[in-house]
Amino acid sequence: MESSVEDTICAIATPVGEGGIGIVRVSGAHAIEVAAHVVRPRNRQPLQQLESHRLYLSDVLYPESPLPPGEGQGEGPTSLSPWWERGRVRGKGESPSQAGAQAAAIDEALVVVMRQPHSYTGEDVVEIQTHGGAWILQATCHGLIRHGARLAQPGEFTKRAFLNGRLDLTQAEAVLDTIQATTSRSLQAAQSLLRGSLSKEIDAFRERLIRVLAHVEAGMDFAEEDITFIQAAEVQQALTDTQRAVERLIASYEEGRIIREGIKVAIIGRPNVGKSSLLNALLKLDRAIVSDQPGTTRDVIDESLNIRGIPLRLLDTAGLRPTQDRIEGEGIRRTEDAIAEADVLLLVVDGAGGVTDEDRAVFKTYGSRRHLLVMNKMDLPKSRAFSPLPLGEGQGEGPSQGEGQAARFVKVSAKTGEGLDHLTSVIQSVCLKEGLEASPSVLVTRLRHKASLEQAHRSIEEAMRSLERKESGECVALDIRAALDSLGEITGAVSTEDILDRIFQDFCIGK
Ligand SMILES: Nc1nc2c(ncn2[C@@H]2O[C@H](COP(=O)(O)OP(=O)(O)OP(=O)(O)O)[C@@H](O)[C@H]2O)c(=O)[nH]1
Ligand SMILES: [Mg+2]
Repeated sequence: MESSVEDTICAIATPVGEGGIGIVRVSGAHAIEVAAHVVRPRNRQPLQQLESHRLYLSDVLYPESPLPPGEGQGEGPTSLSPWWERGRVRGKGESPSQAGAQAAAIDEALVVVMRQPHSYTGEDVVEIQTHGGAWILQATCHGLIRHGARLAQPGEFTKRAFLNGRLDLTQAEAVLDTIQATTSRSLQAAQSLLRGSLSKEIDAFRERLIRVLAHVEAGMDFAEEDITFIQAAEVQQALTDTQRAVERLIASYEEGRIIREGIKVAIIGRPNVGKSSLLNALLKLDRAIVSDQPGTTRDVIDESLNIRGIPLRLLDTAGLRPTQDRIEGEGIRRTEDAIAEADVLLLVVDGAGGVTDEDRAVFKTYGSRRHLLVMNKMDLPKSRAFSPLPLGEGQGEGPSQGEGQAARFVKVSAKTGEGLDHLTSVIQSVCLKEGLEASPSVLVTRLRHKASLEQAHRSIEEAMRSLERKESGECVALDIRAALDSLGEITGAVSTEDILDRIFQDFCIGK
């Protein structure tokens, strides 16, 4: 179906499943009119006359007729036996809408009308709070669709909020981040974005560049020395300042990404060193199968943990060794995928078993990645004699040489839990070099923002070079305009259908 911003849209806004309450949301020019067919306030007032932003106890009515199969959301009433036949029988000479007006209720609900522009989308919105059963919610949605609404696309409510100027793009993205936040720190970053912290910075950059552009476009000719020399220096300074600020934001991405997405930690090593035991011990949960048989783990097990506000995504993997076994081989292939996407590797060795050729092979292949060398089984007396030296690894608590890696040696016991707190704090300090306290207030948390900032950086660089080469004002202006566009893409001051599609495709229906 062709979709248009003129359409009145509806969707279930709460998660699918059973819950105390569930909410169906309707938005658009005809939202109130459409909803009036589906809900009937107990005070008998027409929905159109209800006060805005007040809750009214209402009845949700049976939809008058079933929808054709496939129209609506997933498993709906249409997939059950003819439920509408079990409802009520229309009276003689009674029109369907009259029937609707007297129809039996399927549930009672609290209904709120929020008139535009004071709603999330900036349009007329009706929210219907029923009991949170999948069937009730779907029937309510079906009723709305029957009367002219259409099912919302993913993120369409938020997209409308953007199109109606209620949110800018970073704030729309922050809505998603807020919903997906799993720790206090990631929520804090999402809320800061939602309050417009990044947008304010970006807008300030743009204002500065617009002032520079005005200078340049006013016909400055940098080729002529004397008078314009000062102006050229001023422009150069403004560009340099903006460039520095853009660089600072770009530099915050590494930390911002970790706060939003978490640190991905792959636990790797030869079989039987205690990788799965380590995962279980960190989770304080009997999650992965542990046995003294080498080659126990086959699938990658992916679990999350909250460590002092930072999400830690732990990937337990299949033990690495040469194998003829097809299933184990597939497990090792999956391990390699997990390793590829990890931020940091835990190279686990068995303190009691000592260093073997298999350990050396693992170290040789992955030792150049950012990693921690973890000696497990420190509870066993034999582990006291363990030395990581045969791995060719510099040991001790300090970082080793090498680009982007800070290899450290940490002793733990998955069995007794000893050393685990230290391990998690070392993982954090390796990934967040500056430490959280030192983090700047505005963080870039998304690759999209970073990519646009980098593009703007390149354009400003070009403008500065043109200025140095005393090229025409037009050349300089062109690059400044390009930088303005790149920055504008972040907040949506400049946006294309393509950018919007990419952003909102990550949302669910109902957001
Ligand atoms: N004493 C002691 N035994 C441990 C410790 N950690 C693991 N083990 C034992 O080591 C054996 C192997 O543990 P797993 O966690 O299954 O090892 P893994 O590295 O996941 O093995 P694969 O999945 O086969 O690669 C089991 O018998 C565990 O009970 C520890 O800290 N101390
Ligand atoms: Mg295992």
